[in-house]
Amino acid sequence: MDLPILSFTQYDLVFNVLSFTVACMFASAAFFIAARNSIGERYRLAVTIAALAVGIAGYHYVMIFYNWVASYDLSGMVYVPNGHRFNDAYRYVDWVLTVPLLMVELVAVLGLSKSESRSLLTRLIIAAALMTGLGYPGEISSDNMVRFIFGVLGTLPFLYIVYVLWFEMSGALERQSERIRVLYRNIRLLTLAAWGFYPMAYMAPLFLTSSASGEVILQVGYSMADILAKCGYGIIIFSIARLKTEADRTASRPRPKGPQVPTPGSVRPGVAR
Ligand SMILES: *C/C=C(C)/C=C/C=C(C)/C=C/C1=C(C)CCCC1(C)C
Repeated sequence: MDLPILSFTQYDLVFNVLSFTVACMFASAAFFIAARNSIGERYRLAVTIAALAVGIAGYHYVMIFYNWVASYDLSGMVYVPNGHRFNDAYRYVDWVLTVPLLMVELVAVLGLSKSESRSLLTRLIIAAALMTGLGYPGEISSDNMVRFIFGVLGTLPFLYIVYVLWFEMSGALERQSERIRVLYRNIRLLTLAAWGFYPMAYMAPLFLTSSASGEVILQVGYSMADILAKCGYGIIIFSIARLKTEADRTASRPRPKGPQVPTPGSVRPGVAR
């Protein structure tokens, strides 16, 4: 899409939102790396991947921010595009890399069997690749009809992902404790709400007569959705991993009341106590 002329406020809003998003991504990466050690080995991978996803996104937001600044010149009281190409591919490359990572986080934290995990992940990752790949030609087109058609095509794999998250994973959840099921319900709602933002922001330029507000809504919408879908999502993943770690520790700890009689098998020969 060609960049429109923007008012001071419109340009500044996008500038500040992009800057805020860079901060959120890197702060989340630092948090997940620091908090990793409090997580049991079984669920640590999920938190490591959460850190990786926000780290990758943080890098891409630095590039988007730089691109935004380079693409406009202040002329009188308005910002005018100076012919530098604003590269939408940073977002799409970011999605191609981070959306599969988000799915891996979820499957890793649930601790499903290998075959269950593999089947779910294969389908989710293929659908995510199709969704992003189909959205891109529409995103870079300045023809609204092309944008609309690819938007609709990209929505089909999107609906499939929602279906898998919503219905297919319910079976796996029956084996989880009540507190974890609540968190899982939250993450499912967050995913639906945040992911629903993307197609809406994508379609916004079709419904607005002003291309300036279309561009602003697009940039702000994608950035807000990314903060929810990566940082917020990662925090819920972290909470699930911590609850599961605690549950595992409680299960393997000797009962606190009564004399501590070693149970058969708890005393390993040759280990000094
Ligand atoms: C961290 C990045 C995430 C979670 C990106 C998610 C992106 C989407 C859910 C994009 C969806 C789109 C459609 C459903 C239709 C076609 C246009 C897209 C690619 C914006």
